[in-house]
Amino acid sequence: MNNQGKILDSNSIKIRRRTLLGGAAAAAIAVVQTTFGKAMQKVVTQQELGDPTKKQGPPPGIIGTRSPFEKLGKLPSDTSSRTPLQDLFGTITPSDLHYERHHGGVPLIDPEKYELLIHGMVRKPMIFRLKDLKRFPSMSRTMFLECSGNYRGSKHTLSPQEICGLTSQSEWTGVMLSTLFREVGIDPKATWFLAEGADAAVMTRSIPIQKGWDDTMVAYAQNGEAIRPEQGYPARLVLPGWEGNTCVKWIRRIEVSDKPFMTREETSKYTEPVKGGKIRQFSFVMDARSIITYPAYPAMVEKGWIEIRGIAWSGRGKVVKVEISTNAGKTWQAALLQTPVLDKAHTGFRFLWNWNGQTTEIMSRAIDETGYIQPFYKDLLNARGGKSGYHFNPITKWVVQKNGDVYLNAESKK
Ligand SMILES: Nc1nc2c(c(=O)[nH]1)N[C@H]1C(S)=C(S)[C@@H](COP(=O)(O)O)O[C@H]1N2
Ligand SMILES: [Mo]
Repeated sequence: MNNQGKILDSNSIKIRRRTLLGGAAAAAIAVVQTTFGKAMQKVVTQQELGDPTKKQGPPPGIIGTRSPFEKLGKLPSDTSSRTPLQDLFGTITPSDLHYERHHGGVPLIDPEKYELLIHGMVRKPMIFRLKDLKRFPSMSRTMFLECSGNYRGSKHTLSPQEICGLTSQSEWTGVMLSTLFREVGIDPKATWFLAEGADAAVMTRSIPIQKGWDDTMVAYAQNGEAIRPEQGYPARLVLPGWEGNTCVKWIRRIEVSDKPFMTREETSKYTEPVKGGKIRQFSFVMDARSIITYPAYPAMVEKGWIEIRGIAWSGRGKVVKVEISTNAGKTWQAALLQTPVLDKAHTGFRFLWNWNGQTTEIMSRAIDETGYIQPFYKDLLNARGGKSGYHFNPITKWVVQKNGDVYLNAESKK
């Protein structure tokens, strides 16, 4: 690993050696498949590689590969993997780094056998094959997908991936659900629909019919190619700005109704205890959030100019402002937003900071077009009573220490 450390050290962004995980690096090398990738499996040090101008490289393959020198953050758990936000640039998440959350594993579905049934309070129940879905007018939209359980904050040594890596952004392509609604003829008295997945969890969620009419997409493509099995191949729902759990993958059935179905995912799970012994249910929309992804643990910094970078997003619309504090929240200044700023999408921000080398705390807060301001941890806790981790979007505070180490100000027990 020493060599990898050296190569990364030569970049302006320094990475601590101890965070270069043997496991993650080995995994990165194990998955490469092209001719280039196969060649790269054997040679992973610059010394072994030799002078690249003196030797013909391997020919092209069917699919490209990622440089084995690029690390891919932490290894996944049994039920989820997280996007390594601190290692990425721009706002599109490479498809193979999209976070994954499965309740019953990843089913493999033959696209020739795939069927989507829409029935219930409709004039004409219908079954759509994948090729039927693809014949309808298509739509592409770049937006984020985020799990409502996207929060951790209990240790100083957490990276953006670990704190909130259950959010990813893709350009999704598919057919609008409203198009299919018109085909089947929705009963005007219908108020909800059930979305059901074809995985071992048979994931089901009740969704207000209006969201179906507004902007719900039955997506079959992601970032220019067919959706990956992990993301719901061959088709899934994408509900812009709404919690990931409603975006049912491997979608096989939609039942139109005049009441919610009260499934497990909206009664025992995905509900939040709030103050006064009450439970918040059907909390669909993802609140505005931001995180500084550089400098952030495990990066190290040097005195002088630092470009603070990060992403901000809101399930309620566009991010209109991101404010940065470099003095522990005493004063705030506006960051530059990367245009175009898209609706319900990760938005890049940056802020030039001349660090004087003294220990301080840096943080960002997102403000969306509804005027919502991302809250401090203590305010969220006060409002919610702290019994639930769902929809927890506090300001992330990074402590920048004199020696250049960056640590999370871990305010939470979760
Ligand atoms: N059929 C089905 N759909 C599902 C899930 C699932 O387990 N089964 N997980 C949900 C949850 S909790 C989230 S956060 C998102 C995750 O989508 P991703 O794995 O593509 O990131 O899918 C949702 N849709
Ligand atoms: Mo989720």
